[in-house]
Amino acid sequence: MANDDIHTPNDDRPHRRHNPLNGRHILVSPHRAKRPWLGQEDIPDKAVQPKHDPNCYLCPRNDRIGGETNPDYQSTYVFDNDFPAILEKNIATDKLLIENTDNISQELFKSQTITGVCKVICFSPDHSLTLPDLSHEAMCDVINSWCNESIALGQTYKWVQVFENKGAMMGCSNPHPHGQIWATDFLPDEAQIEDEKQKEYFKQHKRSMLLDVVEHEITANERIVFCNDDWAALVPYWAAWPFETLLLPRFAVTRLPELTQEQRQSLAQVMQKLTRCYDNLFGISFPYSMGWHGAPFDGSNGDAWQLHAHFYPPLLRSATVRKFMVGYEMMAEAQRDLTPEQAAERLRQCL
Ligand code: H2U
Ligand code: ZN
Repeated sequence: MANDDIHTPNDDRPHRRHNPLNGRHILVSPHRAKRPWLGQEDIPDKAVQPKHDPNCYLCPRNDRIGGETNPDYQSTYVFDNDFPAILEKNIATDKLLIENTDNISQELFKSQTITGVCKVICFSPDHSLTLPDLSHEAMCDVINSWCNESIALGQTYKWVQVFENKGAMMGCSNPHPHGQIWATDFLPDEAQIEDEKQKEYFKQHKRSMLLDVVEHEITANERIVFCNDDWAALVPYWAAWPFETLLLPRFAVTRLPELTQEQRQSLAQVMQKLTRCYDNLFGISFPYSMGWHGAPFDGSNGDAWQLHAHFYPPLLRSATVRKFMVGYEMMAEAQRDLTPEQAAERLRQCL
């Protein structure tokens, strides 16, 4: 950074903030927040869903496109994606992709053979619900499924990515409450960079970066949306998306399956409170992509790591006006007008 000032919440000078988890920067332009909007407005997704939709491939007892029939499941239900992006058994692709074997070609056109599995997790048999509507027990079932799948897939794969893509605006193909789990024998880029950054920090400070972040954020109390004894939901200092949040444990934990039953129960409360808060913000079922990051299953104790969840919602100023990551964002770096402090304040008003 050109100048290492810390910008205070009421400061409306343009500035850049640094994301220590991935090393990227975010340009903050608070003085622009009041500019008029004449761009695209999306149609809000307000359709009321039936409890069972005969045409839904995720509802109990219905046929999937892949030919299987879903069982009459009563809580969460996990199945292998019928259209997996990654294959469990794969053949080496290096010869297939690159015929040229001179040194320059090998350096410039690299590929690697990868294996993995893709699973779909139905959060509930009830087609009409979303995470904030689930009972506490059903939310605990979802969390237990995330933990159990992570531990099982972590036996074979280095990285287990648990995520939910919610809402048509995020490209989600079906309103039935569901998420996905992709496990791979390689560390994807986001995981790799967080791994490096947390290890660097741990080496220097002998503490995990995100444990320091949560403690400092609770003391500063400028970007906290809410906390309970175990968890804090906050808008990170370096948030790129307008209402992006980070869900952080207030205790040291490296991977999802290590959470105790009590910590899972308190997580269930926090997940529901945060997703309800999002729904209240613009009075709609709030679209987002969320996912969990924890230490890789690479045989290490993962002591540099702190488990956390990212929520990346696309909406900016109403149910119909979204933030586009285009132009300067694509060519240079992410930019925002609404400050993370203002976003946290808006979210707190929706609790
Ligand atoms: P979305 O979260 O993007 O809506 O994805 C739903 C997934 O469900 C998607 O990855 C899978 C798609 O491949 N699917 C099946 O596995 N079986 C089906 O019968 C339809 C969709
Ligand atoms: Zn359904």
